[in-house]
Amino acid sequence: MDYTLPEDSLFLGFDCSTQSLKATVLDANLSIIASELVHYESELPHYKTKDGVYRDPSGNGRIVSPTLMWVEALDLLLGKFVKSKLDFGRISAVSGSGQQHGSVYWKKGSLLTLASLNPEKTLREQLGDAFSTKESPIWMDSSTTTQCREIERSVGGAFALSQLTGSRAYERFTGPQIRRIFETQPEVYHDTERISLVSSFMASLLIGGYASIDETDGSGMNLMDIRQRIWLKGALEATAPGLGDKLGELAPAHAVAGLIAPYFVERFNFKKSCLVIQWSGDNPNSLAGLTLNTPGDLAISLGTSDTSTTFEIAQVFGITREPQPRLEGHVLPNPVDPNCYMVMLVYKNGSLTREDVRNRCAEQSWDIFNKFMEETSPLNGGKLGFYYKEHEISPPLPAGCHRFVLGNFTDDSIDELKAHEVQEFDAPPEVRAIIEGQLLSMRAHAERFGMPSPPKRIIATGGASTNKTILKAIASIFGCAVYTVQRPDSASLGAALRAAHGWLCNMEGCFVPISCMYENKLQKTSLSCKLSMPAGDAQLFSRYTSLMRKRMEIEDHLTQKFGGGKIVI
Ligand code: XUL
Repeated sequence: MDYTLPEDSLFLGFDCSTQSLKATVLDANLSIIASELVHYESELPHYKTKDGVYRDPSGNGRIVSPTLMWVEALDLLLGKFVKSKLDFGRISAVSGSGQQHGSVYWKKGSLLTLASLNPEKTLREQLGDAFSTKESPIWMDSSTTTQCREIERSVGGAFALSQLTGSRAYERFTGPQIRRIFETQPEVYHDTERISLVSSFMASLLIGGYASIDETDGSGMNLMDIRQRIWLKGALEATAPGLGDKLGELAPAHAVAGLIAPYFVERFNFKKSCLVIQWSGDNPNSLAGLTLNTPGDLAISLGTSDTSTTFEIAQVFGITREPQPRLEGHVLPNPVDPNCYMVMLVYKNGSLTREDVRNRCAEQSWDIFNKFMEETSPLNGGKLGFYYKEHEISPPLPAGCHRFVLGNFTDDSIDELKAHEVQEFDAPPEVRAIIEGQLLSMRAHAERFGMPSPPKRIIATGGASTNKTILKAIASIFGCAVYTVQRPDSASLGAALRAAHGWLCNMEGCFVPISCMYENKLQKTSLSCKLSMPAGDAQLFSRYTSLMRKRMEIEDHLTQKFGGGKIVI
């Protein structure tokens, strides 16, 4: 069935990220018709942030952002749309993305302020006193290791917490952050009537009331039962007293948070019927923005992630029906399908680490790097490399390089071979080793999460997704076709798509699969995926399977030997 969006309607998606507030506007054909951006550091210099954040100079890992800066960014961004003559009256629905895990503390009595905003004044002028702390802890904060261990202990250990909530306790997750505030600033905690995530905070501004936390972003808190999608009593109790009351209800991502507040109708001429669809996290919305919607689909970001530009992170997203949380990685509800889950693996060593090898071995040239890839054969003659410029998350290993060679390597039987460590490789195999190493690791970790092997298809994004030699390696190692997409900002685009999707679900009075909204539309827009590399050879894929197992044996060994350090991302 083809679900049509009203011809004249527009859908607005925001992305309140670490360094900027962005927005993308789609028309009813899902074509991008406008976009705007407010860069915090340069356009709101009076907050004196660096890259949108304050880093505690004492080196305790505390990293926060001024909450009011996000409010003022919204004033500014809407002002930019006024200047560019966006017709607010055509917007049928709005949604947004928030940097995940960040939290906002609304002071007692603020609901009243929020519900009676004066359209003659800016939001900033009216909300300066609405927060019990002016500083929101954000995802880059790593000051809560003690709280993480306390919470894990209270619910039966790291694995038990992961099984229940989709992730073990991480320093940046909201539960440990709330606990730290409760322990170190009890007066702030007690003076707080509502705790929002960045996503539900921005939605609250738009509806003039407290918006629910959506089930998808809610799973980045270490507080939600991912299967039942309710707050987990034991985790709430392990975090801070009376927390459930301060968090409010959860809501599915496609639900309506509320109608746009009269403030925006009067000040910007939004129509009264404009819906605010639940905001969600930037990563879930990126998944939506990549139009990843079928179980078995996998997306690989091959560049500085556009949700995390402050330092590099490579990510793998997948969709699965059965959540199988582990000690590494994260399982979240899927923002566009309440019957499915999203798997997220986060790597700290991606394109910058590849660049390092290029600079060392390929005269700083991608052409030479690619030539070395072409000159070497798949499986690299049994040479396996582990390259960590930064402390890695998946697997948890400190910075360093490890190189191994499988003895008597022939193409047919890998399983029986023994690996021995070497100090270096020649330049061409070193180049292949980093590419194959990163991809084999992504494949292995995705499979451990229950992702099918081979995946149905891979969508590759980010800088290196234009590199054909890398795409060829992906197609061979993962054994499936590789598609590429061009996305200026997948998180705000995903939010705009979710605004349209939420509008449709509300219209139909039930959940509508997002694929119905895409029917016959994506091909006509810049959102369609392009087949860039057909699936690799089946026999080669199965040899890579054996090589991957070998690699994982070595990786497990390395993790036992060097792992166990602090994992803070
Ligand atoms: C995900 C994470 C980051 C932030 C960036 O867990 O911490 O990707 O969402 O905004």
